[in-house]
Amino acid sequence: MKKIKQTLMGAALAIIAIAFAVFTNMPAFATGSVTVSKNSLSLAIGGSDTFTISATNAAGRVDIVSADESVAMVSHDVVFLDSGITNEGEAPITVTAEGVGVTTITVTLTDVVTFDEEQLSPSTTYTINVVVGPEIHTDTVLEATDSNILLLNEGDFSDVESRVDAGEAAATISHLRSDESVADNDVVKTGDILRITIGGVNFDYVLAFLGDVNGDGLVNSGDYIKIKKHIMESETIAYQSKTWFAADINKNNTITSADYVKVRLYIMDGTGEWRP
Ligand SMILES: [Ca+2]
Ligand SMILES: [Ca+2]
Repeated sequence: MKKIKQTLMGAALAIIAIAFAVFTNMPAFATGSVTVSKNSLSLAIGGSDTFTISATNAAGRVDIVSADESVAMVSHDVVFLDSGITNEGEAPITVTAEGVGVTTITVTLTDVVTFDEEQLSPSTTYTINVVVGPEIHTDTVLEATDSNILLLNEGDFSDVESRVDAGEAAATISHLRSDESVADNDVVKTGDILRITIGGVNFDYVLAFLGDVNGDGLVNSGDYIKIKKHIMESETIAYQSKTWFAADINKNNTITSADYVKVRLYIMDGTGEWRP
């Protein structure tokens, strides 16, 4: 009899304890949450970007892992949201591009609890897709400019394609016209697009072909007329546009009669070579 009484008392205490627990869990801090600011990142080789892990009414351990560190590195392997890094409950994570390719970063919450110590969830994982773009090996044939424009000094699209370095990544290289239609030959026209697709992400570069000011893929009278109009100020060429790079034959960052003369000599010579 005594034993039964004790058991009943135990049960009653347990019920009171549960009721107390439920009751005390109810007020102000009812729910907590953790958010990750981005689910995808697109980086250039050598570049970096940042995402932020933020906690509202929650604290605990967060592990950050890059699936492929040869593609992308993370600034922190683990953060504790209660102490934070720059301020409480918020952790900025810097992702640095290490190599061309595609990878994922997983953000895993472990033992994250609300401020009243309710477990948020046993383990939650967020995935961030990362794509690191290709490298273009520029030289005297294919030059980089201050803009996102590549200047082809001679040759055709095969000379552009051969300078694309996508590392170990599976990449598709496309030659598009300015309206994004696929080019049906290798002739590069000023305004064409070099598109490198890696992991479903397009990396586009506008091409300028030296001397092709009007964008028809040829260097002829139509081009020196364009240069002349710019000099006469009847139709100006925008500074450092694709047309600008095509028209500045002597590359002195200005378009003058010297460029006009060079185009005339190029046409007269008919050798396909620029006179020095
Ligand atoms: Ca032309
Ligand atoms: Ca010039």
